[in-house]
Amino acid sequence: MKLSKARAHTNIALIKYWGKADQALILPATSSISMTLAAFYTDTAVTFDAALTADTFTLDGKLQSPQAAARVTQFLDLVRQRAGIATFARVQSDNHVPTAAGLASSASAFAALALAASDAAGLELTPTELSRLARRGSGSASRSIFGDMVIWHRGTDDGSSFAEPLPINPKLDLRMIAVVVDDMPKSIGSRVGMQRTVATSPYFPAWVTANEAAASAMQQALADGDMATVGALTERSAMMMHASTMAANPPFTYLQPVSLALFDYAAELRVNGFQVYATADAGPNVKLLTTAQDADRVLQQVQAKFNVRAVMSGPGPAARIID
Ligand code: 2P0
Repeated sequence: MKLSKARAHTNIALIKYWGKADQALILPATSSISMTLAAFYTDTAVTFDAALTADTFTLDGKLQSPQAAARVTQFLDLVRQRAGIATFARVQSDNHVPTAAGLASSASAFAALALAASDAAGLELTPTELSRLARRGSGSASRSIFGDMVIWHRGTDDGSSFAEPLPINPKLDLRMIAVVVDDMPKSIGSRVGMQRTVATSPYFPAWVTANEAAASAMQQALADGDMATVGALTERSAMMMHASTMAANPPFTYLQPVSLALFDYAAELRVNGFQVYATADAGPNVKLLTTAQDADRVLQQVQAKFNVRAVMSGPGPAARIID
């Protein structure tokens, strides 16, 4: 009945993951590259307890219904299978994301759950094994096992699809600014959105080819410390991903007019000498990739121009056991 508590930080992809090659194993169609963020994280405590007759899942102090807990239970089944136990677990999770930042993420959630549950079950997993396990909960969680810059190799099977740290040129001192355009739940979840894109978008094969090339180019640009290329590849991967959804049948987009206005504003700021580049995920909020040097002024100007809430973060650490 050991209690294990873990903290994992969320991440934002510069080179996006969009579309699965295998839905059951969560093997992605393309490799992805992300930055783990210091400011946003999930704390999760797990205890396997022989007295329990079912798993229980409490999120931000509220006990969740069995339906809401189904994904957690499915994930715990993987851990139980691996540890050779049948005991149910008590899971308590708290998201530390600034109110309405629109960043609540399955990445930090399943990375923290993977670490806490495997530790509580007595499994001693290597970081690679942990990344593979977290991937089964949510693809992007495979990346939140590690800190700073991370690459998730798409791989070809369960053993070869995992994330690992991606060393970058130390002259890149990166910051991410999350701009809150809208904090409503998205109308099309990313899982369903990905499936529809894979199944119906004629742009999907082109996305896979072009994004894989962008992932290679991004590794070189990060090693070179070439901020202009890192930024250009970041914007392009996001736009290619969103183009793939717009060509789905029926078509859909996560972007709102103000999201696109923020991409334009990043370009305008670049003309004025700032190093700032935009990206967006499965929702209308925009994240601005910038440098430590420019971050404060970019934050102020974006807040003033758009009258929005924005939160800045530097690179964050790897998932770890706390307490
Ligand atoms: C990413 N996203 O690379 C991309 C960009 C959203 C847009 O990873 O189905 O919650 O659990 O593997 O990880 C969101 O997808 O999806 C995501 P599942 P996940 O960050």
